[in-house]
Amino acid sequence: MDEHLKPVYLEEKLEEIRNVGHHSYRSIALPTWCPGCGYFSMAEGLTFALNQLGIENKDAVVVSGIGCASRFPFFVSTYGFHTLHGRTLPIATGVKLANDELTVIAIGGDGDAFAIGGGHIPHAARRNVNITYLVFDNGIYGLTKGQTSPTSALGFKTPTSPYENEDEPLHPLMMLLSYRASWVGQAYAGHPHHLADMITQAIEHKGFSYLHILSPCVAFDKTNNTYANLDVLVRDLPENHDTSNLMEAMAQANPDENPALGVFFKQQRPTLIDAQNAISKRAQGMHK
Ligand SMILES: Cc1ncc(C[n+]2csc(CCOP(=O)(O)OP(=O)(O)O)c2C)c(N)n1
Ligand code: SF4
Ligand SMILES: [Mg+2]
Repeated sequence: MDEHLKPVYLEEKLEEIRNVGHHSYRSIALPTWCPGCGYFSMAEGLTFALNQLGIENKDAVVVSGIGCASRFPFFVSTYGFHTLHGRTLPIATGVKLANDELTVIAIGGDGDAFAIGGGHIPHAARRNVNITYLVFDNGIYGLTKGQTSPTSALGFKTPTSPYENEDEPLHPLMMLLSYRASWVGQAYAGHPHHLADMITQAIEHKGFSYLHILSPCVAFDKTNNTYANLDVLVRDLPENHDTSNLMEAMAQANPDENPALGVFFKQQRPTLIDAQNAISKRAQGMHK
């Protein structure tokens, strides 16, 4: 029979698509996010990056906390660990220390990262744990139905700030730069191709890479971090931006400026495992 006259069976076709390229990193579980949520860009972006870098499913581990963003390990066919609220980084650090061959990607929302989990970030960053941390910032607690988060803007009205939010928001990029993260970048869920490229660069970096992703919660935020607002606010970093200059990176991360997309800062220095191996060698020498 002519090739083009052969019947096409949907199940077989789906199976074929599932096993090719970036689709081969998706699990059979379909994302449970609300239609239009910025997090769909994470599913596309991360699977694209893993495929681009030729990382096999068995060699990748996705670790998350609790929240809508943290649902992610269910939707990929890598190894995964859906941990406790705010405890993503200690678990991700443990996975990396146990097996340095693995590509470890930690994922969470702004609440998971900067409220309950905020105490872990400086230490993973300053120790230069060789993992990638993707924080999807919608400026709200999405999973628990729209309360104020540490990155919510002043004046934002939510069920926990019915008059208005009076708390100054944190500025994650400035924090991560001062925590000594060795790679710091920002992307936007509304620019999915750029996001995929930034995730690829973050994973390629040897050391602690932090990618901040502006991502609308379409269900509970109708006024602040919407696609309509972010589309006009975001800008590219200047072409001549010097990614080795910490002070220049800080200036670009200034919250009084419109949010810039791109790599703010990168630096090569020994990772936690490099430092431990060096100490181990010195200690062995002393005992000889
Ligand atoms: C120890 C603990 N405290 C509080 C909660 C309730 N809780 C679940 S998710 C969440 C915040 C989620 O916000 P975020 O991390 O920004 O993720 P998003 O849902 O916006 O993606 C909170 C407070 C919890 N699950 N565990
Ligand atoms: S509640 Fe918000 S953050 Fe959660 S899936 Fe829906 S749109 Fe996304
Ligand atoms: Mg959130």
